[in-house]
Formats: sequence, C-alpha cells, structure tokens
Amino acid sequence: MTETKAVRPTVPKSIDVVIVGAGFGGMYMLHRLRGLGMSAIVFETASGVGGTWYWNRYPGARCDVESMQYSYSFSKDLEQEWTWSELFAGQPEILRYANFVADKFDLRRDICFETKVTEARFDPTARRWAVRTDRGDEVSARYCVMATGCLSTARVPDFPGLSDFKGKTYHTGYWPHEPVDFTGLRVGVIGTGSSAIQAIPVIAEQAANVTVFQRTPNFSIPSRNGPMTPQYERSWKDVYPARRAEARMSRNGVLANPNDKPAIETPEPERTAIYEQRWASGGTTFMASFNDLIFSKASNDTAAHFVRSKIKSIVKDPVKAELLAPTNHPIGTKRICVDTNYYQTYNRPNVDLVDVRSQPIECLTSKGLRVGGREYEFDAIVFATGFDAMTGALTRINLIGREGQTLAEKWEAGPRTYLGLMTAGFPNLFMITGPGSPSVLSNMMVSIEQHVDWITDCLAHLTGHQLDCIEPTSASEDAWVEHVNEVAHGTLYPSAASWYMGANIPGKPRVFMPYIGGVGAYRAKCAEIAADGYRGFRLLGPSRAVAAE
Ligand code: FAD
Ligand code: N01
Repeated sequence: MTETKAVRPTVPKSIDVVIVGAGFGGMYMLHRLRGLGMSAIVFETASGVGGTWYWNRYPGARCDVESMQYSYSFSKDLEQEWTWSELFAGQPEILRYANFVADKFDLRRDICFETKVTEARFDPTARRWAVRTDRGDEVSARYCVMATGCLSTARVPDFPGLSDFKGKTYHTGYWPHEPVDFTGLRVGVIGTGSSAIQAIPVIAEQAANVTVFQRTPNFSIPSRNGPMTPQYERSWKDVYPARRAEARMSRNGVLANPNDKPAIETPEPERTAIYEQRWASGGTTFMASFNDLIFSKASNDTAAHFVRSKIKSIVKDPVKAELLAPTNHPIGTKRICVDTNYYQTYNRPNVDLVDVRSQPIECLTSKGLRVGGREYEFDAIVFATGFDAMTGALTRINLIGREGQTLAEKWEAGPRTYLGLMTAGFPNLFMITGPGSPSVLSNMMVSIEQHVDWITDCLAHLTGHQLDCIEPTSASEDAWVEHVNEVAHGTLYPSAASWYMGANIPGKPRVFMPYIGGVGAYRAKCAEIAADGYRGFRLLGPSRAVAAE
C-alpha cells in the first residue's frame, strides 16, 4: 500500500471515457469501466488518490458515518479484507484505505496525477468531448464523467488585507502534507462548521491559545468514537450484503434505526428520553430520533432545545455557552456536526470565542485580524471557511456544451440537472453525486456507488444498442428541477442560510442543491427510468446528428 506517485500514463489522442477526479467516485468509475471493456483515463489535480481524504488533512479530520458503512461495498473481497481501527476512521486511515483500493485494483496505471482539467468542449458533429488539461494534454473522448467532488473547492472569504498577514495561514480543505506544529503558538480559527468543530479541540491541546471566530453556531452531537472491536467488526462482516442492501434503500444511506414516530405527538418525558438515548449513542443519527424533525418546526424546536440545553450544561462560561447555542436555524438544516470534546474545549483557559455575526471580521492585518475595531494577534490563522460546494468544481472548468454555452452560464441562476446525473445541452457528460441527487445529504459512499453503477449500466446499454449519445431533454430536466425544489420546500431546510443553499458564497444563487427525497426512493426512481428505456433522455445512434429541441 503506497501513497506514492505512479508513472504517468501516456495520454491517448482518443479514448472512450475521460474521468475527472480520483476520489472515491473517480476510482470506482475507472474500475467499472474497465469491467465494461471501455478505455478510460483519469485526470486528477492531486498527486494521489482519495479526493477529500487527500486534501483535508487538518488535525481531527475524520468521517462521521461509521467506517463499516463509509466504505465501498462493490467488492466482497475488499469488504472482508480491510480492517478499520476505529468506529469512525480518521483521515490518515481513510487515505490509507483509498490507496489500498488503488493498489488492489491496480488503478494508478490509468490516472494522470497533478493534472487539472481546464476545458472540455463538445463537438456536436463528432459527438465527442475535446478535453484539455493544464499539462497540455488534449484528448478526444466519447464520454466524460465528472467525479470532481461536491466539497473539493476550498474557499477563503475575500477578507480585505488577506495578503498582509505575516504569520502562517491554512485552509482545512487544503492542508499541508507535512505535520503542522502549533505548539506554543497563538492560533486564530475562522469558522465553526464540521471541519472547525473537529479541528478546534485538537489544535487547542497544542497551541498556547486558540481564538475562534464564530459567525453561526452549529448543532454538534458527540461522536462516541472508539476502537473497533473484533466482535463489532465481525457483527458487520458476517451480514454485510444484507446491511448494505438495507442502507441502499434507506433515507440517507446510513443505517440509523429511524424512529417512525413524530416528535410532536410523543409525550414528555418519553420524548426527552429518546433524545437522551440518541445523544448517548452519538452521531448524526440523532436526527432519526423522530420522523418529523425536518418537516415540523414545532417538532424540530424540541430537538433543538434539547441540544441547546446539553451545550449549556457542558460549557461553564455562560456567555460562551449562550453564544455557542444555535438559535437562528432549525437543527439539521445546516449539516449537523459530530464532535469529540468540542463544547468541552471551551472550558479550557486557552480557548476564546469571538462573535463575528454582530461585528464581522473587518480585515486581516500584518499581525492578525481586526473585529469591532480590536486587533487580535496571531502566529497562525486557520480558515475553516468551507467550500464552493456542489457546483464549484464543475463551473470552474470551461465546460462548453453542444450549443456553445458554458456550464457556468447555464447554471448562472442555480444548477439544473436531470436526476443530478446529466444536464441538458451537455450530451455524454455525467456527474457523480451532482446537484439534484441525494449526494451530500447521504452517506456519500452509497450515493457514489449508485451513480457509478447507473452510469456503467447506461454506457453498457448504449453500446449494446449501437448508440453513442445520451442527453436529457429540457422538459425532463425542468420537471426534475421543479420536483427537487418542491420536495426541498416541503421541509425546513431552505430556511437556513446553509451551503446547501449556496448561502456561504456572496452572489451565489440561493437554490437548495441536493435532492432530499431520500436515497432509497431516488435509487428506485433512477432504476425505473433506466428500465423504461432511459425515459426523459434522448438516445442517439451514429447515423443521426444531435438535434436541438
Ligand atoms: P472528492 O473526494 O472530492 O474527489 C474529487 C477529486 O476531483 C478531488 O481529488 C479533486 O482534486 C479532483 N478534481 C476536481 N476538479 C478537478 C479538475 N478540474 N481536474 C482534475 N481533478 C479535479 N461524506 C460522507 O458521506 N461521510 C462523511 O463522514 C464525510 N466526511 C467528510 C469530511 C470532510 C472533511 C469533507 C470535506 C467531506 C466529507 N464527506 C463525507 C463528503 C466527501 O466529500 C465524500 O464522502 C467523498 O469523499 C467524495 O468523493 P468524490 O470522489 O465524489 O469527490
Ligand atoms: O465548512 P462549512 P466545513 N466570516 O461551510 C464560516 C463536510 N465535512 O469545511 O455558517 C466568518 O460548514 C461559516 O459561517 P456561516 C460536511 O458536509 C464533514 O466546516 O456561513 N465566518 C462556517 O462556520 C460539511 O458540512 C465532516 O455563518 C465565515 C464555516 O466558516 C462540509 O464538509 C467534517 C465566513 C464554514 O463551515 C463543509 O464543512 C468536515 C466569513 N466571511 C467537513 N465565511 C465530517 O465530520 C465562512 N465562515 C463528516
């Protein structure tokens, strides 16, 4: 198992499929395409596989879906062979797993690392994509699969004076490969999302002091992480196929033991007892305490109130406790966080909290940053400020469709897709976990495998029927976008200024991007559409040109 660079493959002039990205999506896509006998090459900006787990090396980074579930299911051998050391694996172990998979399936020989795709232009006559990279590669591909990731475009806000700061700066999503030692340093952390909530407790153990700049407090549930016991591992491995099948048809791709009762109809003290039980067992499945938490504000309030009281019972300083208790969004409508000792960390004498909602960060200075006229001095600043999520990696590539329109232009008012898999005007271009699919609202491993399998079946269908072109119709796309919106607006999600809504990026359209209809229901829909001859798509054979509607 290695994290070493492979020999760069020779890029052919012409190929069946170009895959962009070598995270878990791109890696599995490559494996499946080889199984179909199609030629494929992967371009990846990083120097190794793993995507998210290659880039996000910040202290404390780990998954919050149990590792027995946050892992590939496609290979029975792999599933049995690999052993996780903790219930929720840390980033180094997940990266080792990605490298183990790359070795086991000999993936690197078709991956060009340190190569960014800069442009892909569709030629409607040849029905092929002309793909270009920053290394000067030019390749003509029948199909493109964008495995570019939903959380792969790290973003530092445009603070005035950004380049004035003389100390070290880091972004959680673009962390150095060499160890970062904060011992004895004064560290500022901007942001209190999932990344910050994982990083702050670990940084605070090292640094002389940590000052956290919080714009919006988040709800966080203790992970209750621990070592993987052989018994627990066996209890999964013995019944893996059944558990995986259940996860695939579940609401979020995670076995959460959902309670099918509404909170609002559950009397006290039974309701609180259920929250206590979920809090004690830990993790994101807290949101499965009742079946109406994302639909009913009154129900959601009971869960939010419960977590706020937990925060206030942990954090000793009442001013900090008040600041840390979220009140401006329903629980779960911003990505719920999972932590190890996050709230407890604020009881340390070396950790301070500054509210930057009432007074935003004015600027960075040579010594630190300024808020409310006061300068805070630091040796290092950590930007835990998130990503241009879901659309950022796609719209940064100059993707030019069959009528000359770029994807960025087409999505100016928000992303538009059919099933989150394809977008009209861009034939033969697939997206893995694209906007309009359950994606970031799910166990991404389950959603990645579902998309890769669907795309593989689709390509097999096209080849088997002597077809070479597929594109959704505008009508099917419009109907899907409307459905995605309708379902989202039937929940509390759109009421939060979240990155799901594009709200973390000034000027980004406010559209709820993922599909909240549920992983199982969505899978069934995709399968049914395929079985119905790819209803809503236009499929063409070599003899006809792609017709505009
Ligand atoms: P990525 O892993 O993001 O890989 C995409 C790759 O594409 C990147 O390596 C990128 O460099 C490359 N790329 C992008 N654009 C280009 C280009 N133009 N040219 C070449 N290469 C390009 N999900 C869960 O389900 N459970 C979790 O517990 C969980 N924890 C997470 C923790 C963190 C810190 C983060 C940031 C995300 C987490 N996620 C989690 C979501 C995570 O992103 C997915 O689980 C999964 O790893 C995504 O895999 P991917 O292959 O789709 O994308
Ligand atoms: O990013 P975020 P993240 N001034 O966008 C703040 C996955 N993930 O990297 O909320 C001041 O959530 C911003 O404030 P606000 C997971 O899906 C999973 O933490 O916009 N503050 C927020 O507090 C997650 O949701 C794990 O008001 C500014 C923070 O920066 C996603 O990745 C771990 C600011 C950004 O939080 C992204 O998480 C890590 C400004 N100008 C990540 N701009 C798991 O454990 C932004 N902020 C599974």
